[in-house]
Amino acid sequence: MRIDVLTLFPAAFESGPLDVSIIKRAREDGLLDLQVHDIREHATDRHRSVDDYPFGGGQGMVMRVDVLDRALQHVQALADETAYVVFLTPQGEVLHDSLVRELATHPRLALVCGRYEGVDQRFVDHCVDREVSIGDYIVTGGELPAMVLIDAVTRHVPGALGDEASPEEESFADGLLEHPQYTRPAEYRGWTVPDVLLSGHHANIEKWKREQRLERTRERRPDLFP
Ligand code: 4GX
Repeated sequence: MRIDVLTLFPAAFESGPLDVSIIKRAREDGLLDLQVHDIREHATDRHRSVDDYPFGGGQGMVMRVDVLDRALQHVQALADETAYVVFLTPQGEVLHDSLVRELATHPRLALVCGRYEGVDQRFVDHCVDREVSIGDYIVTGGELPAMVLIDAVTRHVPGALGDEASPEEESFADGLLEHPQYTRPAEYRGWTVPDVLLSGHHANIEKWKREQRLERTRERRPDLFP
């Protein structure tokens, strides 16, 4: 899969979470081709401005439609496949497992990261396929949300998790939270491990894990409870 990122802060994508572990390996193995582009390179005026005051007044600045459109056209022309364009914004639909899986089916994504108070609505109306939010809280720019989306989507690219692991076995594939986990030592400062896990009785262990998952989901995430 190819992902192009459009941002005013390309440095945010250098030597970060996308350069370690599973995502690093996916990139090295050619499963993820991540390309980051600086929106400011498409500013044309003397001051290379990418934003301006909002029509009608109001707080803060708005990203310009012309600069964003030129940046996106430039990026779209870099490959044969047309990218499915995602704009990260608190106004978008909230990212969840089913949307991650859907986005992972696209051969190419373009992620637009906003800064300032927002972007000109004409860019959203004419150039964006999907508005996505990573949750109901405000972060400073779309860069962290884009990284969250890239990480979550890449895990669904076939081969990215290695030979054994499957995204189907992870939490949310079946809508339940995970059971608690323990490892050696079996006792530490008097803190013990549930007896059943040390019993070697596999049927009881599986029953316990299932119960723990149901109980946790009911207590912590009643919205997910089946
Ligand atoms: N999930 N933000 C984008 C700038 C902005 C403001 C208004 C468009 C309209 C966020 C989130 C998020 C903060 C990123 C505002 N862009 N993005 N930024 N939560 O909080 O995606």
